[in-house]
Amino acid sequence: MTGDGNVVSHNWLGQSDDGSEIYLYSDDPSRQNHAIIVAGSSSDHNYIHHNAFAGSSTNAINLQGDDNLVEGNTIGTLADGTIPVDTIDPEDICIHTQFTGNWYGGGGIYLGGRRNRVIDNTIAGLMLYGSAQQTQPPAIELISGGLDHLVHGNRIGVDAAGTAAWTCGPAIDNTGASFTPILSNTIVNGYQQGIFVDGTIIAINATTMQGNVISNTVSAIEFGESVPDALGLFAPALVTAVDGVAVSGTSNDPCPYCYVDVFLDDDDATVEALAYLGTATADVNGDWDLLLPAELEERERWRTISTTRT
Ligand SMILES: [Ca+2]
Repeated sequence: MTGDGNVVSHNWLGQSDDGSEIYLYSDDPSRQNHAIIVAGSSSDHNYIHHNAFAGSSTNAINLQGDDNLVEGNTIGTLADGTIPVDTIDPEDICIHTQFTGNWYGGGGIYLGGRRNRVIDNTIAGLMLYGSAQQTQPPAIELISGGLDHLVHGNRIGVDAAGTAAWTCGPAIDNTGASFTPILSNTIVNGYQQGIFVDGTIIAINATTMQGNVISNTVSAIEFGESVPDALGLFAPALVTAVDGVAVSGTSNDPCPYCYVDVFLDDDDATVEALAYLGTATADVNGDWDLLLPAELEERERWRTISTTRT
């Protein structure tokens, strides 16, 4: 795209005519099928919505301008937002170095610029064919220098029918976009991180992650080596008392007036946020309380995230 203010809506990209298969040139997932939308840094205010992308050998959406809205698209799935999971051997999933009956959903959303919003998209089955050195694409990647984006309400690794699928790269990858809320996304079956954040304290300043439901990923939220330890190793709020559905707690590392999100987890070894249960606001001492929707059942656990408001 060139120019400003383009509206791209309700297209199929990389789909067979009836939307029942990914369209690949010569059935070869290593070849670019051109199921992509690209706009440079001088193309702003575009609205890309309700398109169906699959099978590209690069990022499906690559926007470097400002003030774009990417909403309600499906990426990596058939036109109806699903993957025919019954046809795929689970042992083949994310094997990207050899042709198998696997799902070559292509790349994801790659964003530079400022004030871009990525809302309510469904992204699953992403995989790029290639050598062992081929990195697998983040579903949503916010590159260095970004500012004031919003990533909200996207479903990653789960199809439009709500069926759990997978994705082969990180779900949300922020390597240097600051002042960016990442809110209320659902992330399922990630073969890499759920949310990965890396950059200096200035580059990733005010990355806000709240309300994200994350299950069965390699790590739920992970910070890279450039993130200062004071942030990357910050210890979130503790639960100290339970009375029925009433829970209360303290800060762990100091966090006056923080928001405390409480999530449900199970008792397996994987750190997850299986359901969002609510948010408390701590007092000046970091103490907080919250009424939960239900009491914990056997084998259920809680997890917390503390978010500073300064
Ligand atoms: Ca778990």
